[in-house]
Amino acid sequence: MKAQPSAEYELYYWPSIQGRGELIRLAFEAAGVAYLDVARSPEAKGGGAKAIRAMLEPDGAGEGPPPFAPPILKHGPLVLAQTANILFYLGPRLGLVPDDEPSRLRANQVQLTIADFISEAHDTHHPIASGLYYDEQKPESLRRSEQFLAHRAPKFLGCFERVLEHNSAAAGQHAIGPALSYVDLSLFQAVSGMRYAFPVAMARLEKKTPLLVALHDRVAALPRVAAYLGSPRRIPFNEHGLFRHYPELDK
Ligand SMILES: N[C@@H](CCC(=O)N[C@@H](CS)C(=O)NCC(=O)O)C(=O)O
Repeated sequence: MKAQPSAEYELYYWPSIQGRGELIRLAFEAAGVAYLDVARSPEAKGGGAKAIRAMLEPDGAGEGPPPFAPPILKHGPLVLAQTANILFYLGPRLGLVPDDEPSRLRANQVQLTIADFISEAHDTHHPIASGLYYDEQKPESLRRSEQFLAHRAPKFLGCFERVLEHNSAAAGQHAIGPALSYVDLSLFQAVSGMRYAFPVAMARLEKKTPLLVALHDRVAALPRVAAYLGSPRRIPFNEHGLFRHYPELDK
């Protein structure tokens, strides 16, 4: 769904990376619901990073608590941060989670596990500090990546595979309930990011997660998602985001 200047939902996220904001963008795009990707508009029109910084000010979120970091969602007077929390709110409104409370809580559980996973994926290139350049923490990145790819990535991906296996309501085709949910979209993004960052390791790891790979492919082929992925709205992966490709880390 094309971002529209008059959309009721406003997303505040860094304009040049997919990052965590992509999990929110994918939900809007897959649902076909208009949203304004605020920081991608010019600063002169109220966009740019300046709009995000304004949200982080003590009173930037209105009555709500000041957010720590983007992504931030504004919907009318409501301002929300934390990716999983935003998706918990959007899920029912976008038709991307089942109606019942147990399913919503389970979706949140898996979403929080995805959040842990992508944080660890990020830490492979920034194991010491986000404020230092990759080149300033390269030996540590090499060690961290080796551990991540040998132990943590297989453990997380294996968990996601079991989530799919366990969901008898969808015969392994969806993470939660019988239909597409925001969790499926985030799992798609996790696989895409890992393929970009660690193509060599992923070729190996994917062999043990056939349901996750099949889910990735099905999500990519959904008409609205496919249209989004082929559009300029999908920011290409790059070496500023969460998933970065440094060949020396990919063993
Ligand atoms: N747990 C938060 C993490 C938010 C976060 O780390 N956002 C990043 C961009 S993806 C950021 O701008 N961080 C700034 C900082 O940590 O100082 C979430 O899932 O939304």
